[in-house]
Amino acid sequence: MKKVYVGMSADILHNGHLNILTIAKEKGKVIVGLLTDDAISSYKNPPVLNYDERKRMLSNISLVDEIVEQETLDYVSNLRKIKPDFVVHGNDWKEGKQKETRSRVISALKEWGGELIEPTYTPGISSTLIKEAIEENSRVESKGTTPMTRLRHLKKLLNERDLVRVLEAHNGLTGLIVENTKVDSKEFDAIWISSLTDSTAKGKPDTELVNFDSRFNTIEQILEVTTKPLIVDADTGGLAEHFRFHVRTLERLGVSAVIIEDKVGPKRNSLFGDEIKQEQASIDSFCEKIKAGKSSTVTKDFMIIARIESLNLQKGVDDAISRAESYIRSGADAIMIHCKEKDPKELFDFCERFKDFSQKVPLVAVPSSYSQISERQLSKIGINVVIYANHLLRSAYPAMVKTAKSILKEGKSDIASDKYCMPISKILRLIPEDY
Ligand code: SPV
Ligand code: MG
Repeated sequence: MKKVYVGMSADILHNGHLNILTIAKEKGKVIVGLLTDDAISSYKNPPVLNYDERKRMLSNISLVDEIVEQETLDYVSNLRKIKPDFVVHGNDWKEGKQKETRSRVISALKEWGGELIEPTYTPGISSTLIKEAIEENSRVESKGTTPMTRLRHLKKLLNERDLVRVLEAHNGLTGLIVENTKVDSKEFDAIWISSLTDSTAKGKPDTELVNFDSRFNTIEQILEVTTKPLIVDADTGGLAEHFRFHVRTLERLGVSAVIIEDKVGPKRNSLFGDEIKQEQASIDSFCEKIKAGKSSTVTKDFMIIARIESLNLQKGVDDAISRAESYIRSGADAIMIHCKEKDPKELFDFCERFKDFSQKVPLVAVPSSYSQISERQLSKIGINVVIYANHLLRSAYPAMVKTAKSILKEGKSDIASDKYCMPISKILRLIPEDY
């Protein structure tokens, strides 16, 4: 009977393992080289279950005939002892940390004419994904999170969903509205920290006057009471030398993404368009800023999103497309294509041409002016993230002014209280006293 060697950690057993073992079993006697705890720790986090526990689980699987210790990530000493006819391993190890291990297996097998079989890696299942799902369940159950779990969650949503839906918040209370509002099974996936609403809520213009330290203050308030991912508007990102530091801080806090726009200061809100003078950054200088940000990230999950202002500054779709290409080449993890027109024809043209890009990243849109276009339509043209950028503050302000005017007009507050305000009994209980 032919001998088939399968090296594995088998820490959290799943479908992918069974697929590999089934293929191995079809070839002959299955010998599992079970990695020791030290061998696993040499290239990734230590296993959740120890060697004896993992061995006991595996030995009760009928697809496994024998288990031997594999004391290193490297297979070669076990392979030379056993001289198997086949080694079976998922094709995922062609890239990453096990690439070198793979080429040593191939060389060793050549010594006695053995063969490497590499079934296609089972998509959507791995111990890492299972661990992340467990973390996510505990987030939902405990209504709490950690910076790392929150940070990673945006990329996970982008992988799983056709469309990620984001709403603006500018303080703890509005953060809670984004966190908790549900209609049927629909809810918002993430929170947008808008420069416009953060500045306006602080009574300041949206001109980068509210600096990073002040923005961090708002971010902290929101992080404190929510668990959903945060996407932060960092205006132009400031100087490249400073942007690197801001990326570090945002990532440490557990923010998932930062968006910087390709303008030079003093920045004015995009929705003004060319009503006031605004200057776009040169492609080269903006690419340098993206690279500076990318070089200071710690995780692979934190996203730097490049925002293109060409359509607002009458530079046309060609300019937007060539900027998108350059920004992606410089490491941008996603592109936000801004458009302040009620009829976003150019945005549609951009999306059509973006479909032909060989190097693709997610596309972000902000339907503030073209609010008649639905999420479904945007998703159809290739938009992956829709940000409702200012709606909570825009709806709150007129309501508050109406109340203020009513009190002045009446010289008392009963009409305002009855008609425009929530009952005192409700506001007292709006924020629970316990988790
Ligand atoms: C913001 O919300 O601050 C934005 C989006 O940057 S926009 O106001 O449309 O420019
Ligand atoms: Mg802004």
